[in-house]
Amino acid sequence: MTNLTPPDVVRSVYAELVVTDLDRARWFWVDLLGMVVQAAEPDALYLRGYDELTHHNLVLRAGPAPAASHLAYRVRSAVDLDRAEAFFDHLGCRTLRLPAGTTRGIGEAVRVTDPLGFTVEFFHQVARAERLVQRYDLRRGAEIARFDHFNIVVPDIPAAFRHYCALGFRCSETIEDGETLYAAWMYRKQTVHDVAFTGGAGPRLHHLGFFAHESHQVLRMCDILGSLHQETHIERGPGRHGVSNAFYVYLRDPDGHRVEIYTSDYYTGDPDHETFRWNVHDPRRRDFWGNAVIESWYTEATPVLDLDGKPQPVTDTRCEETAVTVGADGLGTVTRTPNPSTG
Ligand code: XXG
Ligand code: FE2
Repeated sequence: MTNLTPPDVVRSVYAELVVTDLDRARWFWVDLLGMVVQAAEPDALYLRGYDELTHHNLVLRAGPAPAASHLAYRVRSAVDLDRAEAFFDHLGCRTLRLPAGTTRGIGEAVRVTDPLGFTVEFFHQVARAERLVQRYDLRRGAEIARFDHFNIVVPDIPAAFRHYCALGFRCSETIEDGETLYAAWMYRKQTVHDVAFTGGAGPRLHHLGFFAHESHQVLRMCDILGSLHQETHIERGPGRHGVSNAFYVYLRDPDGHRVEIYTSDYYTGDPDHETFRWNVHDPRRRDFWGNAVIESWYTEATPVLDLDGKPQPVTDTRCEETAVTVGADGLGTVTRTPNPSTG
């Protein structure tokens, strides 16, 4: 790791996904989920949430196979672009300076292959979008308000944890036991996370997390999918997470990209905010009501592309949470432990 000053990261802002059928992707993300189309090109859509004042939170680009091209963070000032370049150079990572407009709406950027194998972009300047906060008349679907987090699949959770700590992220919650770290939630903005790690073959993108203001918006999304007989797009939930306290649902888009729509996490901005540690054996950690997590949620994820747009090879996991005997995963042969107070 490096002693260089890391870039001052403001927050996670957007991801670019490759989709194989842009019309199908538009149907899912715009017509069903209700994201705002900020710009459209013949082979790309730029989408955002209703509360966002930045140009986009998601780029959907037509391509031959589903993938995540890059994950993007905003940094506080132009100087932080130099810091990002120096920081990743020092780690021996490949870096690229991209002129403004390489991605529509985004100013000059530094794109890197990070030590975990993800293509990550840092930018400061971004085109402003029209304020739609109180345009209730325009809202549809899950009424997505803003982008919240990336969840990435990595084979070595401690290595991911160390890397993001070095980048200046703080840790809100973990899943662990005495010896092993199975998952961690890391933040720069004052919420539970900007990025979280799921253990597994990686690098892969696990999901993009979007915030809605009300739990009924999460439920309405499920009702809409049911009414349209599109219920197979619902993968997990709705439910209440133990980690983060979020009320959530996970959906899969037509290419299998996973999206989480959630509400009701909490503030982490106090300087002495402490990490909350879940024991890996606690069946409430991933679903507070103890509902089983479907196996696909642990095993399936989106391949990522390198800086040249080629698929990044994956390495197998070193230590999997699903290999641990836990009650709530619905995996293995473990049965639920009765509550001691009720027998
Ligand atoms: O945002 C999240 C998650 O990373 O998607 C998953 C908050 C909590 C969880 S977990 O499944 O651990 O409850
Ligand atoms: Fe999430």
